[in-house]
Amino acid sequence: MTENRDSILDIWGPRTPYFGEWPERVDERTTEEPDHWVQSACVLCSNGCGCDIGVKDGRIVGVRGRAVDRVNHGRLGPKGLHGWEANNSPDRLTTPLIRRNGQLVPATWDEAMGLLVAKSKELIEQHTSSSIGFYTSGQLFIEDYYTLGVLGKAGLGTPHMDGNTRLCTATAGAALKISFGTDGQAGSYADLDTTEAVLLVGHNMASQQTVLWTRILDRLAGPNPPRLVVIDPRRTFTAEQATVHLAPRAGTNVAVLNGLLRLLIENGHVDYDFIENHTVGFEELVKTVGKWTPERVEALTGVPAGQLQAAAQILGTCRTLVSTVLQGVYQSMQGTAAAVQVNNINLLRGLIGSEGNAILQMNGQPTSQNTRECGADGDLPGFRNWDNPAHIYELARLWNVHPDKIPHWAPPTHAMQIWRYCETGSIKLLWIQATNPVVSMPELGRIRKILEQKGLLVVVQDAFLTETAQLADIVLPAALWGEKTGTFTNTDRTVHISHKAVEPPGQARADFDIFLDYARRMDFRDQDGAPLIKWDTPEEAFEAWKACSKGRPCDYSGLSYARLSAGSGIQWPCNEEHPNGAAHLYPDHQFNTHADYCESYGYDLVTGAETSPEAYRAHDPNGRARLLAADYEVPHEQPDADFPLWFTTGRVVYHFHTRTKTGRARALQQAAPEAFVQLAAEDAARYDIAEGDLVEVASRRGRATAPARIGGIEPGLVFMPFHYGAWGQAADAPARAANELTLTEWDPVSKQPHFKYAAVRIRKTNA
Ligand SMILES: Nc1nc2c(c(=O)[nH]1)N[C@H]1C(S)=C(S)[C@@H](COP(=O)(O)OP(=O)(O)OC[C@H]3O[C@@H](n4cnc5c(=O)[nH]c(N)nc54)[C@H](O)[C@@H]3O)O[C@H]1N2
Ligand SMILES: Nc1nc2c(c(=O)[nH]1)N[C@H]1C(S)=C(S)[C@@H](COP(=O)(O)OP(=O)(O)OC[C@H]3O[C@@H](n4cnc5c(=O)[nH]c(N)nc54)[C@H](O)[C@@H]3O)O[C@H]1N2
Ligand code: SF4
Ligand SMILES: [Mo]
Repeated sequence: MTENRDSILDIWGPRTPYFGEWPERVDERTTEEPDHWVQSACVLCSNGCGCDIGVKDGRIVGVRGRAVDRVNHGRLGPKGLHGWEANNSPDRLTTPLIRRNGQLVPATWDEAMGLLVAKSKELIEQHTSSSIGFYTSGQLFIEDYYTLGVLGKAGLGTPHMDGNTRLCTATAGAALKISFGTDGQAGSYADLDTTEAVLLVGHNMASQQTVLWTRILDRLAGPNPPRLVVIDPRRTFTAEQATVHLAPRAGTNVAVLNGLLRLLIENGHVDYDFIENHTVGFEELVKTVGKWTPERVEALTGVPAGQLQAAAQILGTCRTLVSTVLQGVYQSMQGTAAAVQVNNINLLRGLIGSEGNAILQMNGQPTSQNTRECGADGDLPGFRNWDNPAHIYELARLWNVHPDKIPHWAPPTHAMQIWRYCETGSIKLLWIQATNPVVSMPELGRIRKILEQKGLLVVVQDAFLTETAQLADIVLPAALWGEKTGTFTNTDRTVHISHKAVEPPGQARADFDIFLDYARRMDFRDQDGAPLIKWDTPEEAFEAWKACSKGRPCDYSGLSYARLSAGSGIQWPCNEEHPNGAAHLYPDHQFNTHADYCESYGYDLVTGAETSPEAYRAHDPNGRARLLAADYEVPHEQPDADFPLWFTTGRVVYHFHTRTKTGRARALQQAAPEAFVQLAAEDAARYDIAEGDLVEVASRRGRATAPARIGGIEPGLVFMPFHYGAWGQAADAPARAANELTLTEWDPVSKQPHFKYAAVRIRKTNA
C-alpha cells in the first residue's frame, strides 16, 4: 500500500518550482501492492494525465502517474488517485436488463440485443431510420466513436446522433472552426512552461484540471512567474491566485471581452503586421468593440474600470500568452460569441503558433475531443464539412457506400433537437450511452417526462443503474475504463492508449463490442454487399480511423497501438511531416480556413444562420484567421420581482459530474457528501440565512434544496454544484439537483445549453 500524499487535504501536492522544463513528480496511490502495472491515462477530466493501473489478483488496486508522460510528468489529482475505486463497486451492472410489466428484470445479451435489433428494424420499416436517435458521450474511446459514427451514418443513415459533448464542448469546436477553419487546439500545455501571462475565462482550472493547475502553481513558485488574469463571478481557487480577477455579472462575458479588445486597440497593443497578413475582419471588430469603454463595461458588468484596464495592460504587454476558456463561457449567454472574442485577443496580438502562445478552448470530458473528431456528434469524421459535397464523397469512398446514404441534406441534428424530437414523438428509439441526462440535462422535469413517454423506447448503456437507467426499457451493462482497450485524446491533442487491465464484472461488455454486435445483427452492408464495419478488434478500428483521419488536421496516420504503447502520449497531427506529433498548429500562421478544407462555412453569431457555401467562397479567407466580432446581448432570462436573483451552476473539485464514479470512491464522497447553495453574505443577511441552513432555490421550472454556504461569490448570484441527483439520497428527501432549475435554451451557433444563468428566488426552509 502506497499513498504519497493525502490528495483530499493537499489537492495539488508539493511545489516543484521551475521555468522552462516542468520537473517530474510521481504521484501514486495503491491500497495493496500490485502484482503488475498496465499502461493507461486518466478519464476523469480532459487533462488526460498518463497513469499506470495497478493490478493484483485480477482487481484494480491503485494508480501511479507516468513520469515520462508529456501531460502530467507523473502527477495525479484527487479524482485520478481515487476514482478507480468505482470499478470495484458492488453496484456495478452485471447483466442486461429488460423492462417487463413495468419492472427492469435481468435478461441475456441475446434477449436484450435481439429486442433492440427487432425494434430498430421495425421502426426503420415503419418510420425510416430517422425514428432512431443516439445520445452518446464524451467518455468512450476513439474506436467506439468511430464505429458508432460509421454505423449511424452509413449503416442506419440517421442524422440524429450527438453526444453529451453538446453540453460540454460543442462551443469549443464551434469557436475553433469559426476563427481557424477547423477544430483542434492551436497550442500545447507545454506553453504554460514559459508563457508570460495566462488568461482564464470562465475556467476554474484549479478545481477542474488540478494537474494542469499544478503546472501553473509551479511556475508561480519559480523564476519569472506568469501574470494571471481570471474572469469568473466567483472567488474560485483559480481566482485566488490571480494577478487581476474580474468578477462580472453572469452572462456578460462578451461585454467584458469587448472592453478588453477595445483597450488593446486603443493602447496600440496590436500586431498590425499579423493582422494585415493573416486575418480578416479587423475593421468590423474595431467598430463593434468601439463603444465598450471601461465605464460602459463597468455599468453593465460590475467590473470596475480600473480593473479592466489593469487586465488589458497585462494582456497587451505580455510577449507570450496562453488563453483558456471553459464552461463559464461555453454554457453562459453568447457562448460561441464570447469564446471567439478570446481567440481574437491572441489574434490581435499575433500570439499564436509558437512557444508560450496557446489558445486552449478547453474540453471537459476526457474523450470529448474524439466524439467531435470521429463524427459521433453532430460533426462528420475527420473535421469534414457536412455542407461540402467533396467531403461527403471522401467518406462515401472510404466506407464504400453511396454518398446519398450519408445524411447531409441538412446539418446533423444537435442533442437539444434530438431531445425535442423525442418529446414530439418523431424519434421513437433513443439509445443513450455513457451519460446520465436525468441529472445532467437542463430542466430535469422535462427530461424525466420525455423518457417516461410510452411511445419512446429508451436504451441505456452504462456501468451503473443511474437515475437515467432506471427509466430505461433496455439496460446494457458496460465495461469501464481499465476493463477494455482503446485510445483517446486530451485537450492539447495528446493521444493516449489505455490497455485492458482487468476483466469487467459479470457479463458487462465493452462498448466497442456492443456496437459491433449491433452492426452485425443489423447486417449493415457496403455497396458491394460486404459487411460495412470491416473491423473486429479495437486495434483494427484504430487502423480504420487512421485512414479516415489522413490528410485532415487531426491526422493520426503516424500513430499505432505499438507506438502509443512504447511511449506515453503523442500529439496529433502525427504523420510523415510530423512523425513525433506537433506542439503547435499554425506555426506559419496559415490557418485551415480555405473553402475546400474548412470544417464549416461559418455562422451569424446572433441568429446562428449558416453561411452558404457560395457566400463563403465569395470571400474565401484562404488561410487567414477570422476576427469575428459580436456585440453584447441580454440573457434570455433575467432576475425580476418574482425571481430576483441570478443562478449559476458548476463543479467541485472532488466530484465528477453525476458522481457515478466519484460518489463510489470513499474519500471523495466523504470530502463532498452533499449539495450546497452558495450565496454572498449580503444576500444571506437579507434572507436571514446562516451557514448550513437549508435553502430552497426555485426557478420557473423547479426547485432544489440544500444547505447554505456563505461567501466567495458576487452579491445577487446563487451557485449550486450540479453533481447531486437522487442517487444516495433518502427517498423522501426534497430534490437537490441544480438542473431542476436550469432552462431549456441554447447558443444559436454551437447549440450548447445555458447552464450558467437563470433567475431564481430563495427561502430558508429550516423547521
Ligand atoms: N472536479 C471536477 N473536475 C472536472 C469535472 C467535474 O465534474 N469535476 N468535469 C470536467 C468537465 S466535463 C468539464 S466540462 C470541466 C468544466 O470545468 P469548468 O468550466 O472550470 O467548471 P464549472 O464549474 O462548470 O464552471 C467554471 C466557472 O464558470 C463560472 N461562471 C459562471 N457563470 C459565468 C459567466 O457568466 N462568466 C464567466 N466568466 N464565468 C462564469 C463559475 O463561477 C465557475 O467557477 O471540468 C472537467 N473537470
Ligand atoms: N447545471 C449544470 N449541468 C451540467 C453542467 C453544468 O456545468 N451545470 N455541465 C455539463 C457538462 S460540461 C457535462 S460534460 C455533463 C456531464 O453529464 P453526464 O455525462 O450525464 O455525467 P456523468 O456522470 O459523467 O455520466 C457519465 C455516465 O457514463 C457512465 N460511464 C462511465 N464510463 C463508461 C463507459 O466506459 N461506458 C459506458 N457505457 N458508460 C460509462 C457513468 O457510469 C455515468 O453514468 O453535464 C452537463 N450538465
Ligand atoms: S487532472 Fe484530470 S486527468 Fe489528471 S488526474 Fe485529475 S482528473 Fe485525472
Ligand atoms: Mo463537460
